[in-house]
Order: sequence, then C-alpha cells, then structure tokens
Amino acid sequence: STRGRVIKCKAAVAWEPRKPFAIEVIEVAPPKAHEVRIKIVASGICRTDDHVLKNTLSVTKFPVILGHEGAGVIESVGEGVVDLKPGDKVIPLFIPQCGECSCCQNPKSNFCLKSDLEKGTGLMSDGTSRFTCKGKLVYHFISTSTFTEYTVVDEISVAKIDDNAPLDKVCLIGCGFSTGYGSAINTAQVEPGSSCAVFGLGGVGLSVVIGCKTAGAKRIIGIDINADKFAKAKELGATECINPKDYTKPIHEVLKEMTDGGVYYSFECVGHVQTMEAALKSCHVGYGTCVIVGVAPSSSKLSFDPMLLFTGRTCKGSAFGGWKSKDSVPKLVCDYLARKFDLDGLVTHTLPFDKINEGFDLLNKGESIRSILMF
Ligand code: COD
Ligand code: ZN
Ligand code: ZN
Repeated sequence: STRGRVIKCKAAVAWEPRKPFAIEVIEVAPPKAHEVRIKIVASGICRTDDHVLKNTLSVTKFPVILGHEGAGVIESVGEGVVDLKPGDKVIPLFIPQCGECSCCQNPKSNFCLKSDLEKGTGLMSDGTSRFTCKGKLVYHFISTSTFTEYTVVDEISVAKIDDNAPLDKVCLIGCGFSTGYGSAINTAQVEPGSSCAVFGLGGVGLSVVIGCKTAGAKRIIGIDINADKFAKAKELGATECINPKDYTKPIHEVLKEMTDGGVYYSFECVGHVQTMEAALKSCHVGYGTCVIVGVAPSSSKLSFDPMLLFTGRTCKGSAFGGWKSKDSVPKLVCDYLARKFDLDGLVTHTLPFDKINEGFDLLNKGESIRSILMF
C-alpha cells in the first residue's frame, strides 16, 4: 500500500502565468493529522482556473496545481480523521466548513474563515505544501488542487458522497453547478411566477438557469455575447435569449422594456464590472434583487448610482451558491442520483487528463460549457 509514503504521480503544473500547463511527475507527501490524500478520478475545467492562469485574479502563487471542480476516492487519511476512510468517494471543497468559526456558526452564511479564497496562501492550513516537483515547492489552490492524480486536502475541505455517484458527472457539484443553482435557490430565493435575467451562459450561468426553472420562474431571459450558447440555455429552461450586440441601446434598457420595468432577479455570471452594473440596473425598482456570482479582475471597482439601492433594489454576492459545503454537497449528490436535476447537459467534452491544454483552448474559443478531464 501507498499509505504513509510519498506518491509519485502525474500532475498539470502551472509554472508561471499565461503559459500552458506542463504534465510533470510530482511528489505528493502523505496526509498529516486531519488531512486526507485523494486519488482524483475526474475534474471539470471552470473559468476561474483560467482567470488564475491568466493572473487576472491575483490570489495565487506559482508554480501551482490548479483545479477545484473534482471528485475522487480517498487513498489514505492522516491521524485524527474519523469521518473518512480509504475507498470513500469524495468531492474536495473550495470553501471549507470548519464548523467552528463565526461564519460556519451563522446559519445565514456559507463562508468559512479557514477558506484560502481571500488570503491566497496556496498552502494547507498548517502553512505548508504537500507537493514538490523537480526539487521545488508547488503551491496548492483554494484548498483543492484537482489537476493531479493525487492531492492532499484538509478534512474540513472534503465531503464524503454516495458510493453510487458517477464521479465524471458529480464533480460539477464541486463548483459550477452548485454555484449557479444555489445562487437562484438560496441566495436570490427565486419565487414561482417571477422573472429572471441571467448574464453569461457558461457552466455557471446555465446552472443558474436550471435553478430558476426548478424554483418555478415564469420568464428566464439569458444574455450572452456568444449566440452559440442560446440553444443549450433554452434546452435547460431559458424562455428567451438576447445578445447585447444586436441592440444599440444598453442591454438593461432592452430588459426593462421586455419586462415592464425590470426583472425580479438578475444574476451576473460573467465576471465584468460592466455586466454587474447592467444586472443591477435591470432589476425592477422597489423589489428587484441582483446577485453577483462572478468575480471581476483584481483591483477593478464597481461604481453605480446609489439611488438604484435607495429606491428598493438589493444587490447581493454569492460564493458556492450559498451552500454550507460539507453539509450540502452530499445532499446535492443524492438529489442528482434521485434525478432532481440534470448535470449531463452541462458536459460538452470529456478528455483524458493529459489533454488539459486542449480543454482550456475549447473554453477560450467559447466552444465548451464543461470539459471533464478523466484520470
Ligand atoms: N455580456 C454577456 N455575456 C458575456 C459577456 C458580456 N459582456 N462577456 C462574456 N460573456 C459570456 C461568455 O460568452 C460566456 O458564455 C459566459 O459569459 C461566461 O461563461 P464561462 O464559460 O466563460 O465561465 P463559467 O460559467 O465557467 O464561470 C463564470 C464565472 C463568473 C463564475 C467566472 O468567470 C468567475 O468570475 N469566477 C470567479 C468567481 C469565483 O471565484 N467563484 C468560485 C470558484 S468558481
Ligand atoms: Zn469554479
Ligand atoms: Zn468555518
């Protein structure tokens, strides 16, 4: 057995920003106390990985192993780990749930102060890395790092899931699906009969569409500058789709005309300040709510007329769809197995892990929704 020993395996290492991944042999140290080592089986490619690679979200140190939308099987556990054992199917969690911090103890929050999302240390909670390559330390990414055959995560950053779960599908519950679906269900709490506008129809925006439909929204308007995204959006529940490039007037004005003054709920799933402002302006005066799901490039600032809020609009943010991660991920997997929602429609490509650079090319050409890398 490999328990207690260093594992040599393949990983996609990002040595520096804006360069393709290099498939390297790395060393993965055994898990320390309250950590687990996971054999990754499948990992989705999310736009956030690409933002980090391009250094537009400057939260990461290089060299790094990216990937945060994975699923796998526990290889071994460190001392003191009681709720997980070798052979368990798991999903790594990019927002942990320590259960003890003020966010974890607040039923209204799904954040955790142990998260590395804001700090970006690129290390385990004890301040060290489990990865080395060619004698150099390699950083972790938001307590997950799934673009590797083996990874190590803290026990608060992993959820045990049902033994029957197909890992090549439920990996999407690790980020894109849960982020979008939860933004509609938990953060906005979309009501039956309401109208919704979804800006950006990638994996996250389409998952918002699924959530709005599940919640019983009457109108779900998809907005994207790439009209190739419309067919899939309609298949998943969008009632109409519009392309800002087809109009001379600002898109929020088009939406206001279409909806008698604005939508109940708008969602920003692009990650640009311009679309964030447009999403807020698309909300109906007096009761509209705008949910910001995307993260804009570091150092950019949102600016809008505060009258928009004074007159009764709400603007909220949502990370991981408001789900308390360790509690909710196993339930979402059960809901998927019970066919309460479909993930298959989000998967456009399946590739062997070493074709990871092709997967990123597909994303950048706008051709894929989700590419799943298989290990
Ligand atoms: N107006 C409308 N649509 C646009 C515009 C625009 N001006 N510009 C681009 N788009 C469309 C694109 O054509 C594309 O279809 C879509 O927006 C974006 O989709 P993807 O496939 O690139 O991205 P997703 O769905 O994988 O991710 C979107 C996020 C907004 C989540 C991502 O970009 C982001 O901001 N991530 C940071 C948030 C975060 O850290 N989350 C936690 C881990 S993901
Ligand atoms: Zn993601
Ligand atoms: Zn916590």
